[in-house]
Amino acid sequence: MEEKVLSIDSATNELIKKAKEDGVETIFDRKENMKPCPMGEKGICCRICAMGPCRITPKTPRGLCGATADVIVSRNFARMVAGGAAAHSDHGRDIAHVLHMASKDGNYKVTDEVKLMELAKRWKIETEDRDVYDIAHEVAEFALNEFGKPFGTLEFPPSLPEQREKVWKDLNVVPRSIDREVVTIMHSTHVGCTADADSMLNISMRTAISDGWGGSYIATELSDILFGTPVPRETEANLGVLEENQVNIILHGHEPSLSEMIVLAAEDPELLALAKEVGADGINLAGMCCTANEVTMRHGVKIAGNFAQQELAILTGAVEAVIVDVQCIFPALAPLADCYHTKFITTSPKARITGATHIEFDEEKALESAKQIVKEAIFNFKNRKKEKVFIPQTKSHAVVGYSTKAIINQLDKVVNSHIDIAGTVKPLADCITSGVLRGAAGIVGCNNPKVKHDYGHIEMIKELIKNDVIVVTTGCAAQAAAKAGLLSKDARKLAGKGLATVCELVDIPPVLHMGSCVDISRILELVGLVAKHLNVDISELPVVGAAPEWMSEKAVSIGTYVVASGIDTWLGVAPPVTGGPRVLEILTSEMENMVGAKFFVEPDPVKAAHQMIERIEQKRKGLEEKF
Ligand code: WCC
Ligand code: FE2
Repeated sequence: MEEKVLSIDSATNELIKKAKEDGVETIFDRKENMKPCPMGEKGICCRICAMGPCRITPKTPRGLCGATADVIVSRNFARMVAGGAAAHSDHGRDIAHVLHMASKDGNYKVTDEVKLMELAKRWKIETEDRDVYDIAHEVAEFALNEFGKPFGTLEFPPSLPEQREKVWKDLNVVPRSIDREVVTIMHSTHVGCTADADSMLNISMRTAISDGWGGSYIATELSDILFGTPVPRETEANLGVLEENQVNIILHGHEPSLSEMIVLAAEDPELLALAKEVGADGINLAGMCCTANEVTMRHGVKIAGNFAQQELAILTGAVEAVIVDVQCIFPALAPLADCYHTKFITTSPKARITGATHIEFDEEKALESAKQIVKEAIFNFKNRKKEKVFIPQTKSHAVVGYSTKAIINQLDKVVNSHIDIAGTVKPLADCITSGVLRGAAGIVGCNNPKVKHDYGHIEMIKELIKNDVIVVTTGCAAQAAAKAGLLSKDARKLAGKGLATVCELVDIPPVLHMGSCVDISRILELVGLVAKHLNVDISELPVVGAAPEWMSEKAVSIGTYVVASGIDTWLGVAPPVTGGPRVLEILTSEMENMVGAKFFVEPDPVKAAHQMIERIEQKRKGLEEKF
């Protein structure tokens, strides 16, 4: 029988083969045996109370309480949004706490003072004659208050166009505070509350907006203040970045408060000496999922791979430790690590995993904790079994680190200093209105074994850039792009003429790495600024979004806030809503009348890309009539 090719990435396929030889199981095997529940897939199973679970069938069109398919589907959808918004926002809150403990002599310091002052000004916090850290602490307190303030509404960042705010006001979806919106969903979906799909989706939008323009935005801004706003830097991506003769440490998860300290610890001369003592040439850090994005954006740390490759890193037999904090971590890593010498180290009380070594990361003693964790990895080097090691030779060059500010700086290269002011998005807006760039697409999200690994991301991105659509990317999509060489400046040879020219003039790759999943706030910021510059709403811009291989609740929240922000969004995998005709109608059609954008579901990435281009051209026409 011919082997099924499960990934477009050769390193991944080689290691899937090794898994067979080693007799261990991966997600790709589990996928073979798993038959998804057809009720769950359509969203028509209700487990919200204990009278059921109720399943909607032709014979039982209502649950015991009388809930219809649409009610059940909309409640399930809302709870996915709540789960996703909670995860992103709690990440933001943790970073705010870290900023609150920052001090001149401590482990956590203020790195981007300019950004701190901007935020202080925006939030009307006194800055004159004050110590930077006093200001930082007050900024952190203000941010923390956004999560649970009892009155008023969320403070929106200045990148939000007023037209968009008005749309939200009219729909009554302006969030109050971030936690409150998550709680409202949990309350409204409790048995006996909201039983109206329209209203449920309205509440979902409000919660999702509190994630994108609130919790995630705060996570990004405060991370930049603490650890620096990213600037372009070079790196490499794929499992080939692991080193034969070094202590290999995989950093996996999300919050940069842990990974930043590990980066510091790995540079510690004492620990480097220790690594030599155990016979290694050095300490090699490599990232996975969003932690990879965070540390590569700020330090150029190499990218080991994306979500579907986490087990494969262990399978190389060359990883001394996988260090994780929260989100997107397979529990499967624990039994798998037992088959190799790898130490699987959990660090957060929010994500303990049976079978892992738990070393709790104490932010108060951050560097000390980080050093202890790195030491564990070093001491484990001697346990590596040479005969079990296989590091694929695949890796690609990539340029990462395009924060909004970095993009603006880059664009200043083409500013005509006689008529333009540097430091604005005007050149980008000009490229778009003139048609040199047809438009922009944000390609984000996970891997999902329902899609051939990385295929969805890469085929879509290639098709878009070929057609002069510039791509910005975050999350595991960004890592797919990095591995495929699309974040390299050389990739401009795959771009259409207009895009290739812009890339050459501005000295950028055709696909810009903008960070982690919470950094989709950077994409919102960029499109918001361009819209404001042109004095139009975001929904009028030739801008689209897609998550070709999404799988997490966070992605559902993201998709919802991106659409609510006025950006059409393509999903490569259908969300579990197909059993609710009204829900489906709202998401894929009526939302357009409400917020000027909607969801599209298209599993074929090339077809999806062409639908995206068509929408971009429609929006261009609208813009042309205006300008
Ligand atoms: Ni964001 Fe998706 Fe990766 Fe996890 S790290 S797998 S949510 S894209
Ligand atoms: Fe992520």
